[in-house]
Amino acid sequence: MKLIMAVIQDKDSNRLSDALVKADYRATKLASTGGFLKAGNTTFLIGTEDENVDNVMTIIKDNCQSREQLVAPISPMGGNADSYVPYPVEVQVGGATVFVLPVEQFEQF
Ligand code: 2BA
Ligand code: 2BA
Repeated sequence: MKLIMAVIQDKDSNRLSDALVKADYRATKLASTGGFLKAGNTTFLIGTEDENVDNVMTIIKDNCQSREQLVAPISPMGGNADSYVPYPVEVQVGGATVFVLPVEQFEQF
């Protein structure tokens, strides 16, 4: 068994949950925050058998898209003026960042 952890954009989260339910995969959604943008994103935990991993990956790929996001300049007011970026910076936020971990034990009580 594997645990698939997928960090995706909030905008894709409902689409992905619907697709997973439709394909009969179980999942848990966690509200998370990106360390860089400090904006909300969604982390999916999907526990599934090894042979389903490729199919789940395909579902994630098909339902999550990469987007450009502008990082607003952070005001130096009350902050550190040395790190002030006076213009918005565009970053490419990926459709999904996915980790696949081995599951040692799985129980449901
Ligand atoms: P939920 O996804 O909200 O599911 C609540 C209950 O609905 C499940 O209870 C199960 O009885 C049923 N259910 C879920 N998905 C289904 C499906 N595709 N078809 C038919 N019935 C379905 P539990 O199995 O006790 O799960 C309780 C909660 O534990 C789940 O809440 C989910 O958040 C998490 N979970 C369960 N299995 C998981 C897994 N393999 N990976 C990740 N999270 C899991
Ligand atoms: P954030 O940390 O908010 O990062 C959003 C996007 O900003 C990243 O997109 C990347 O393009 C850029 N970025 C992140 N850190 C950077 C840095 N130190 N310098 C320059 N640009 C940087 P993605 O790579 O697609 O990541 C999207 C989200 O996935 C991340 O949100 C984070 O929550 C998660 N993530 C990505 N890689 C991870 C990792 N290795 N471990 C844990 N979470 C990760």
